[in-house]
Amino acid sequence: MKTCHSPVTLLSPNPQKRIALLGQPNTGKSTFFNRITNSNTYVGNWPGITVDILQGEITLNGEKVEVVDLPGIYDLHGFSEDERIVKRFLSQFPLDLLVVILNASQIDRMVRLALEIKALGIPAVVILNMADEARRLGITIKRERLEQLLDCPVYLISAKYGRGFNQAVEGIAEYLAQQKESFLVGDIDAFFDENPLLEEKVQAILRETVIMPSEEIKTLTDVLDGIFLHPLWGIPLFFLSMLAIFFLIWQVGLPSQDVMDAITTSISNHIIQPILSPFPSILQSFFLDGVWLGVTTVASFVPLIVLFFFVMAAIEDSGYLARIAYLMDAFMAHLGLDGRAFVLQMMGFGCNVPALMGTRIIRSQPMRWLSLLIIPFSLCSARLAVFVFIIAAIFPQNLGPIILFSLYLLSFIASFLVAFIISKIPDFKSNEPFVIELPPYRLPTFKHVFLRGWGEVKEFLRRASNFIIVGCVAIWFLTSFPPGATGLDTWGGQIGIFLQPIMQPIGLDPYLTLSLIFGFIAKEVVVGSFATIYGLNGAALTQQIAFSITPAQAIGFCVFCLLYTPCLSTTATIKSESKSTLFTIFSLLFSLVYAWFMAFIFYHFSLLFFH
Ligand SMILES: Nc1nc2c(ncn2[C@@H]2O[C@H](COP(=O)(O)OP(=O)(O)OP(=O)(O)O)[C@@H](O)[C@H]2O)c(=O)[nH]1
Ligand SMILES: [Mg+2]
Repeated sequence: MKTCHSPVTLLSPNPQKRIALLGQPNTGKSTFFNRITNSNTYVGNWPGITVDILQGEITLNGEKVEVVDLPGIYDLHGFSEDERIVKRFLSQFPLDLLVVILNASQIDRMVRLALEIKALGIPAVVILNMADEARRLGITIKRERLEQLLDCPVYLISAKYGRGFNQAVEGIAEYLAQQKESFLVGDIDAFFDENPLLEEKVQAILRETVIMPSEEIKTLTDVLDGIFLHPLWGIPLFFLSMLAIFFLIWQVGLPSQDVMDAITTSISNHIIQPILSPFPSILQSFFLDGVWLGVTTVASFVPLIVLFFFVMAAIEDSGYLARIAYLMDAFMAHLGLDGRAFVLQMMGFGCNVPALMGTRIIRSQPMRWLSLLIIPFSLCSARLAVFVFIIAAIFPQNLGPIILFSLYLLSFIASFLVAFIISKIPDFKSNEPFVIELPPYRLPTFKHVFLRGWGEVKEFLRRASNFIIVGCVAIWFLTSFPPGATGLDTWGGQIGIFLQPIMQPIGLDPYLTLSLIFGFIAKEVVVGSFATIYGLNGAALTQQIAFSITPAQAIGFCVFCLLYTPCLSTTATIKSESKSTLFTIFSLLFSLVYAWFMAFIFYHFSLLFFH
C-alpha cells in the first residue's frame, strides 16, 4: 500500500492501447491489477479501498498497454466522489477494452452490470473473480453458456491465488489484437437504468448458467460472525482485541528499537565519526546532531511501525473492518455519522492521508465535511512513534500499553465529541442511508501483509529523505545559533520562551514547544527533534527525557501532539479533498485551539495524581 498516495492525474496521453478494470467495490479489481501489472497497490477486504484512478503499463502482443484500475461502482443511484471519478474517466479517456470484474460468488447480483455494458455495445471481457469462494459455496457456473449469452469472453479466475489468471490474460491479449479502434465508454448513468426487460433477461441468464447449492452451506464466516457480531460481546471483543494488539506492539516493538539504536550507534562510532573528524566542528555537529541523530532516532521506530502495519493489514484484509463498521453503526448514528466513519478513523491509524481520501465513498456532503474535520485526530503511525518514545521514557513499563491504548481511545473520543456537537447543527444532519455489505472473512496472505510492511519501509525512506531531514536540520540550526549560544539562549530557545505564555498552561517547556512547531512538517520530526535538541540518542536520550519532563507534562504534551495541527501531507490532502481553502484554514485553527483546551484539561487533571 502507498500510505500517502498522491492522486494520479496524468495518464500517459497516447498509450498504444488502454484497458480499464470496472466492477463493483471489493470484487478484486486491484488484486487483478496488481497481478497483471506486477505492482503493489492497496487492496483490502473493505468496499471502497480504491478511491482514485491507478495506472500501470504492461506489454501484450509486443504492444504497450496501459491498464487502469478504477474505484468500484455500486449499482445505486446518485454518485459519490469516487464514482464521479470513474464517470469522468470513462467519459474522457478512450479505451480499447473494458474488463468487467465480477464476484463469482455473488454472480446473481453482478451479472446485470455485464449485461448492461454488452447491451450498450461496449467491447468487453468478463472476469468472474473469486472462483475459489464460489466453489466453496457450492456454486457452479456454466462458463461457456454464459459466454454465448453475454456474447463476450468470460473467464473464471481467482485473482488472489492465480488460478485461471494466465488464460484470462491470454484472452484479453487475443481480444485486444483484434480490436482495431478505440472507443469512448461515455456516460455510465445508462448502466444503472431501471429496465424491467433487462431484469427478466438477467433472471433468464442466471437460470441457464448458474446452479446454486440445494441447501445453504454453513460457512466459516457464519460461525465467526456468530462470535464477532454478537449483540452483547461484539463491541467489548473488538476493544479487547485492540488492547491485545497494543500489548503485542509494545512487547515486540520496544526491544526492536534497542537493536536499531545499537546498530546506528555502532555505525556512527565506527564509520561516520572517523570520516567527519577532519572537518570543522560546526560541520561535524551539523551532520551528527542535525541529520544523523535526528533521522536515526526516528528510524529506530521503523520496526515497530512495520509491525503495526502488519497487524493492521491482517485486520483489514480479513474482513473484520467491515464488521466493525456494522457494530459501531448504531452508535455513530447518534453523532450524525455512520459505521464507515468509524472505519475511516481506524484506517487513519496508519496514515491520515488515505483515510481522508477514503471519505470519497460518502455521498452526503455534510457527512463528508464532518469526516474530513475529525479524521486528522486519528492517531497515525507517526504519532505512535512519538507516544511510544515519551511513554517508554516516563512511565513504568507495565503501564505503557495501557497509556498508549488510552491515547487511542482519546483519539476516538476527541473526534466523536466534535461530531456530536456539530451534528446538532440542523444543516449538518445527514440522512444518507448506509448499507454495509459484509464480505466473507478471508485469510490474509503472507505476501499481502509482507508487501504492506515493505511499503511502509519505502514510505519511511521517502519521508526521511525530505520532510524528516528538513525538520531535523531546521531544529539543529535553531538550537545551534547564534554561534556560542547554548540552551535557551539559542534562537530556538528564544522562540520557545516567546511562546511560553501560551504553552506553559498546558505544561510545555520551551524545548517541547520547539519540537511541536516542527512537527507540522511531519510528526516524526518531534522524535527526531529531541535527539537534535539534546544531542543524544538511545538510552541516554531516554534518560534525559525522563529527567526533564514530569508525567503530567508528558500527558499534556501527548494530548496536544495528538490533536494539534496535522502534518503537511495531511493538510494538503484536506485541501485537495475539501476543495476549500477556507475549510482547510478552519480545520487547522480549530485543531490548534481544540488541542490546547484538551491538553489544558488533561495536564491539570494529571497534576492531581502526579506531582
Ligand atoms: N478468496 C478470494 N479473495 C480475493 C480474490 N481476489 C481478491 N480477493 C480479496 O478480495 C478483497 C478485495 O480485493 P480488492 O482487490 O481490494 O478489491 P477491489 O475490487 O479493488 O475493491 P475496491 O477498490 O474497494 O473497489 C481483498 O481482501 C482481496 O484479498 C480471489 O480470487 N479469491
Ligand atoms: Mg481496488
